[in-house]
Amino acid sequence: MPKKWWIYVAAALATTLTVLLSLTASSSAGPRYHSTPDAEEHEEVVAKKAATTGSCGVERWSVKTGTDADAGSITLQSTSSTTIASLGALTAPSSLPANNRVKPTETTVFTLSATLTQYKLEADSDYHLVLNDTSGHTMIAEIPDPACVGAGSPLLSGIQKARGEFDSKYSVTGSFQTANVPVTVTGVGFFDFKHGQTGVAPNGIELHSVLDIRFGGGTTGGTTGGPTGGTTGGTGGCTPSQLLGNPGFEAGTASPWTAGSGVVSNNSSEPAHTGSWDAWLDGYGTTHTDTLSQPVTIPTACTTASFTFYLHIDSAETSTSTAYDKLTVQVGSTTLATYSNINKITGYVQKSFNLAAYAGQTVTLKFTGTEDSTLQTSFVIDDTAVNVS
Ligand SMILES: [Ca+2]
Ligand SMILES: [Ca+2]
Repeated sequence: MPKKWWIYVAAALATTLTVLLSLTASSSAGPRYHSTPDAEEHEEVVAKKAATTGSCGVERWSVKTGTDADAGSITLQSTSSTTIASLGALTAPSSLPANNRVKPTETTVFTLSATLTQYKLEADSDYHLVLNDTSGHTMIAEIPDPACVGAGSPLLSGIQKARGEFDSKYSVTGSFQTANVPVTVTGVGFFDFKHGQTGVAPNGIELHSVLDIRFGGGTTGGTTGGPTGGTTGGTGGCTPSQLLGNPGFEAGTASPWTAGSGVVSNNSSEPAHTGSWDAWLDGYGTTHTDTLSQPVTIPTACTTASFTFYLHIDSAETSTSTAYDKLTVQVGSTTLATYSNINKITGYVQKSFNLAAYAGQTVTLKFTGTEDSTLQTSFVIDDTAVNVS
């Protein structure tokens, strides 16, 4: 050891400290800020020649566009009706995984009605939409450029559809334009990092990617109304209507539903969503199966057909991971959704399914509730509808 050994020690310590400081500095700066950031998003982009701006995004891009490790878990076969206020009240996760989804929000397809107030093409080729409700809440919805979406994404066809729907109404540029138009937007829940985006919700929740956007006050009315509508009857016409009989069970009997004994009920221990009657499947706490079904014919000429119902689930089961008692929703032999004791929830939630693919067919909508040998689960259904247009 030389006499001035402490000089070497000090030099070594200084080097170590410098390395540590630079590591700390680079990790706290994070990867989100790029040398040529988007003025709005301040996000990193990568070059992609086919994209609208010549660039696509980077940050959580696989989650935004459906090529992440959890993309297969997105419940694309159903949508949950919600509001900007409800989504904005969700607790923001403490961390946002780069290639995985925050469940259940980021594996759920939501639909909500709002007012489109601003829109803009971002540097990452997204259409950035600002949605408002009447109480002053705002949130963001994003329609990516299909050129920035991996071919294997289950969201690609919906993104293409939404992008086309938006392009058919607006010319989007790199500057914010204002609007004041009622819209119904369907898209996957997504928590974004907050970095000053215009319209961002308090918890960073977005619909990202948007899979469908409808303009106008009603969900579908705009395409069939108007002064010239009367001349377009005959072949090709679809009369907008609701097709299910006894949709809220207020007849006090099942018909035209086929229902198990005791299913159609006005028992006050499972109150109706509206009126006094509902369909109460199971709730016995013993091995039991209840069914409820009704055939429906979707007219060939109708291009939209949505099957909706309100569902309440209560259960004496306490497991948060094992589905002991289940409700299956089917169209024909195709399962639209399965719910269970895990999904128990106070009050009713509206569920929505797209039946447009069944135009020209008569299909049976069927609910099947099965209970195991103990601990009751009640699946309560009310205010069903099949709306076509
Ligand atoms: Ca009812
Ligand atoms: Ca049970």
